Amino acid sequence: ELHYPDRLNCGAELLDATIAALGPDRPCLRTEDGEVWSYGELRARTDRIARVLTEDLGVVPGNRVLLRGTTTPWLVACWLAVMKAGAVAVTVLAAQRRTELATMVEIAQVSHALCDARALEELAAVGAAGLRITPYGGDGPDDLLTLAAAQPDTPFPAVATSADDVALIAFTSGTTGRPKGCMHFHRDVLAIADTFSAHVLRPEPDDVFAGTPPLGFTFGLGGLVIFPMRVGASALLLEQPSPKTLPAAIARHRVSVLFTAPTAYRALLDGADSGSGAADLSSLRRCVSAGENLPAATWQAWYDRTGLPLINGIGATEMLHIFISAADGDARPGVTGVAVPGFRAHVVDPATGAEVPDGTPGLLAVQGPTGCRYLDDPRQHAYVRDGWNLTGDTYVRDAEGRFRYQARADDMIISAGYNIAGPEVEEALLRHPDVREAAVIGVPDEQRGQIVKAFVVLAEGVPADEGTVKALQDFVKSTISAYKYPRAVEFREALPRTPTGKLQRFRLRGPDL
Ligand code: 3SK
Repeated sequence: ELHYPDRLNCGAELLDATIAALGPDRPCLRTEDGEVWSYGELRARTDRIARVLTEDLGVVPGNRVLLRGTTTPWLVACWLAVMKAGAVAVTVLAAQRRTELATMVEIAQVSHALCDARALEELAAVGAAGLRITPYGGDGPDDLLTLAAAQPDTPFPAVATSADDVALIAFTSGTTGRPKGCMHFHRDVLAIADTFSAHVLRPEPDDVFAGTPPLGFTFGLGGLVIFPMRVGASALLLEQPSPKTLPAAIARHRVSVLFTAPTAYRALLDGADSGSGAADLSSLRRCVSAGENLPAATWQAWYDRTGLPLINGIGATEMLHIFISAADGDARPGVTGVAVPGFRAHVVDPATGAEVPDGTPGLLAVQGPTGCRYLDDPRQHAYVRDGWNLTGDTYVRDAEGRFRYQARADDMIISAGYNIAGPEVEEALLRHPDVREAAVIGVPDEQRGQIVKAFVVLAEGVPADEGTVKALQDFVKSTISAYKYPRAVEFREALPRTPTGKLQRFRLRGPDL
């Protein structure tokens, strides 16, 4: 059970309380080129920005302030300033374009925006009436940093928000449909640190966090800001992280806690195999994988290469962060884990909502300190039933009580009466050395209802021909039950993904499917 005071400001807790406990001099934010902001420096800059918000821009508690920029210390300072000012941060991705931004501005009723000066054009094009956009990092007189420099260097007293005031509106990356804004309270921000991070990651003040997810994705906000700051650790902020540049950054900055997605772990391994990534990864002690299903083969390959068990986790924007995972001694290939302390999870029959016996696939249902609160969206009723959050994932709980991922509920394929989980076939394909990426969907078929179709990105130099199709089909038949093999295979240069890296299988299904 987590207990927080009624009056709670998560920005003050992460910044002021950490400084009160550990002093202002500890390193907090690091950049690739060696710049380091201490906690004290971050607080001074945050407090000046909070003053600009409240005194120059007229932000009042409850105003929604959109934040748009790449992963830099200034973006973190802006986020903390919005928290301390008692306003609501609407975090978006730098990759999102004007039409997507316009929808989010409308849904979240955004009144102010702080935007990296280099990324102004798309936001300015939204043209929402009443939206006041302030750039940061440029050099104009109205730039946020110019305005901040004119503010006194005195502490900004954080607004005494209620623990249940909304702190954050995070948008689901939208693998389908109109984006949904998920509201999270000040206490939720601390709860994800005090559950997943405290019990599974168990970070220490000397840890250096890094990773690829952007701060507009709550996976990144948690892993790169909230978790390190909760314990006085530091984070290396990479503006354009990629599996190509990550190994050198890990080695140079002695990164110890890494957050990224399964595709990036595979790419890191491929880089190491091809000799280009033979960097020193010895500083790593915790590696978290989330965002999509982690194939057992990827888990094993990472373990063989580094000796580290990947910490697999399932999280959701609706739940803010990870709610099922395994602490490192307990991590196993092919298993997500157990409910993170503070959360409860079970598997239910999609039709009745009743719990199904262990070993039977069903819908994952979760309860915990965080939960889904869509902003003015009737899809809330489908997500939360009887107080349980239905994440849309099909899971099995095994006899040991561990949760094993099957598929997104809408990625189950029914072919000739068999239930086939697309990700299982993807996992089998990914074990083949000629396969870089794979996505599996069901396509209509007169005889079987649906057949399994695989979209495959091949390793360099592998011919995209019938011989390879046959080799992959035979390989799947020899790896998992033969009836699951992909009867259709199409080769692609790349697979469609959301800006946060999730596979968009619906785009492979096409408009008719
Ligand atoms: O959406 C996800 O997959 C996710 C994973 C981990 C933490 C947070 C999120 C939103």
